[in-house]
Amino acid sequence: MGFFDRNRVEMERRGIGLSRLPPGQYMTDRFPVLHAGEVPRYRDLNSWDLEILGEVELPVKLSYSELRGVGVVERTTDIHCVTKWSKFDTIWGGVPMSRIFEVAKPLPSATHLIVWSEYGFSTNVALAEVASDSDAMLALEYGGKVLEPDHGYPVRFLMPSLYFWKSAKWVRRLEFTRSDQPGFWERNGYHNHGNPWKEERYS
Ligand SMILES: Nc1nc2c(c(=O)[nH]1)N[C@H]1C(S)=C(S)[C@@H](COP(=O)(O)O)O[C@H]1N2
Ligand SMILES: [Mo]
Repeated sequence: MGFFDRNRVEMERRGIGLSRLPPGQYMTDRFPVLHAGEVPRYRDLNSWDLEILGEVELPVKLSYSELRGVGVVERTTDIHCVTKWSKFDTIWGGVPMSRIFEVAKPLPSATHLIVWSEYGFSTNVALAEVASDSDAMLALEYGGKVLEPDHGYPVRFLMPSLYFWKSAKWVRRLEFTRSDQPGFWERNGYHNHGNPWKEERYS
């Protein structure tokens, strides 16, 4: 029996239904760290802010505590990385994207959300899809603790219905746009959409 078969047996032993594993993936307990470039280090968050702009009624800049004040919820969800690992029942704390929409009020002209991180990294998602993923959030916590620097401290985007590269770490800006705008990985060989159930890995 090969690695993938043994892995599926282990999933069943743990009572994790195989229907939760997208095609071509395997379960892992580890939390690999993957990104291009440096991990930003913040002495404190005094000069940190999150900017929400573009096709919105109410552009706003939020401090870390203002963002937290929008309302933090906890969600348990599965995440799927294009490098083939999936991690089940991961626990995240953060501000749901539905709350962000209530704060900034996207205009009818807004079709896409471009999530911008430190150092010019970005990723693109269709607004309607963000709205339909009830686990989509700006995550502040993982496993009940403040995010580790490697995993996106202070704030990462989380959209578990798409491959994990869309879950941008170290987010600083949410830009609502009237057209699509492929981001860093999307311009570098990854699929523009990235649905793990359709194996939209590479373009
Ligand atoms: N800012 C930023 N966010 C990023 C990336 C990146 O290069 N820069 N890489 C993405 C990729 S390819 C993956 S698989 C996940 C990995 O998240 P993790 O290190 O928390 O597992 O982060 C995503 N978010
Ligand atoms: Mo990735």
